[in-house]
Amino acid sequence: MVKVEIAPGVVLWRERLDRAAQSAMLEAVFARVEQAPFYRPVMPKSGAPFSVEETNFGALGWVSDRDGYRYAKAHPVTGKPWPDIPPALLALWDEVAGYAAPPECCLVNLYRGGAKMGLHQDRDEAARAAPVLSVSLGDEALFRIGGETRKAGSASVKLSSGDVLTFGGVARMAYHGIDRVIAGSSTLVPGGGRINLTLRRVTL
Ligand code: MD3
Ligand code: FE
Repeated sequence: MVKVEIAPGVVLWRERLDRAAQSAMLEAVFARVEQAPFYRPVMPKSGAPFSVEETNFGALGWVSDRDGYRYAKAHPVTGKPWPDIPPALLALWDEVAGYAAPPECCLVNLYRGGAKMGLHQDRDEAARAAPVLSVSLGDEALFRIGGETRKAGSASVKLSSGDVLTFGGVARMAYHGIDRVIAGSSTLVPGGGRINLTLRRVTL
């Protein structure tokens, strides 16, 4: 396991999860997706569909619709509460996040067929002192990380299955996105693609 600080506040643990741990994590995700299926959010105002599909685990789920971005206690399609966050993810948070309170949201992003995510900040959480933790599963992705303003320079990092990232301190409000997913670069996800799990503390 290799730990690298790729930018101030951005720590990357390459292959933090081995193949067996990745498979187990994926099983835990798919077991919960039965109760909380992936759906395709739309952009505020325009209603343009996301290219990623999403679901959530935990007390609060991050959702987007024509009215805006927010955290919600229930799935927008089924109206049911989100499933619990897999225990292995809570354990990972305890090991690497360095934040006493547990995460309240695990956003699950599914990238298939050319899906990407534009440069943005995560700013819907009151708990800005808490880091954000991300787990990559499946196909490799080109991740872009910039600064706290759109005009600051940015760097590109390739993320592989099993990689874990934390974003804390000055990186917490950094612009970031996924430029591209490299289709066929992993066999982990049935049907292909990439799954990203993002753990966040939302409330103070
Ligand atoms: C840097 N997801 O869902 S995870 C998102 O791979 C999101 O699906 C991407 O950005 C994905 O909001 C990137 C890495 C990530 C997550 C949160 C961050 C990077 C971050 C918050 C602050 C700075
Ligand atoms: Fe984000």
